[in-house]
Amino acid sequence: MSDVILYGFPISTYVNVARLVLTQKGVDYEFCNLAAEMGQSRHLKLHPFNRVPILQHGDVELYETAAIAIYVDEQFGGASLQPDSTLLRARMHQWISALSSYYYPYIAFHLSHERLIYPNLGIAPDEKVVAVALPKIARALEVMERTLQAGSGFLIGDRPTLADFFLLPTMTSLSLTPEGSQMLNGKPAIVAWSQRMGALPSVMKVRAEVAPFIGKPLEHARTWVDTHRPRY
Ligand SMILES: N[C@@H](CCC(=O)N[C@@H](CS)C(=O)NCC(=O)O)C(=O)O
Repeated sequence: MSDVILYGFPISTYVNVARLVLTQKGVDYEFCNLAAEMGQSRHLKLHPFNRVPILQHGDVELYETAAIAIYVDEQFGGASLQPDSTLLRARMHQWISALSSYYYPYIAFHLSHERLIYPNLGIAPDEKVVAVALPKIARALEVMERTLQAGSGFLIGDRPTLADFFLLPTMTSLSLTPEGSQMLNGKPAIVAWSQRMGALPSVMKVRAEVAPFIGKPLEHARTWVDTHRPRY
């Protein structure tokens, strides 16, 4: 049994960032599915803000994906997932922060919830939420496309860093929506990057682990219509 445990629910984008980083680093870890316990006492003891993922390593408990990713990268062996130079590490953090501020909210929280999560629960999508999200997503994709076109295969340089692992699950969720798949058609550098990322053994392994849960109703998300859905 491993002394590393990752808590979360399988289709969570942030949980999958943590899974990708752990897998890319070759860390032997156990996944604890909290889907049936979200918001209940064990979960809230692990995460005071009612979110996932949470990492446990022996006595260490951490929440917030950026903190988990840096801890895993620096605590365990294997090739570093952070650039050597100060400036490039700053660029990596710029991407991680941009993901949380400009990509994840509109792509995962708004578009994917309305197009994938709610319909799977029999809840009608709110088209206003989709309509507000789409121009924000278009802008975010332009920025990513431009960066990749000017770069050497990955967001920073010619090898994947934490920045790429942070962006991948959100971009995958975008590709599963009709609007996202159409928008990505016009973004060849992002598509090529997604294929490059998808060919990494770590990404293939995590995707195979998550595949059985894709498209299944996420029962605890029923309440998100009241707690998470913006009202315009
Ligand atoms: N800032 C947090 C965000 C984590 C987050 O929003 N996780 C989502 C899943 S992708 C979650 O816990 N959702 C459950 C909920 O909002 O009730 C992090 O970086 O870990």
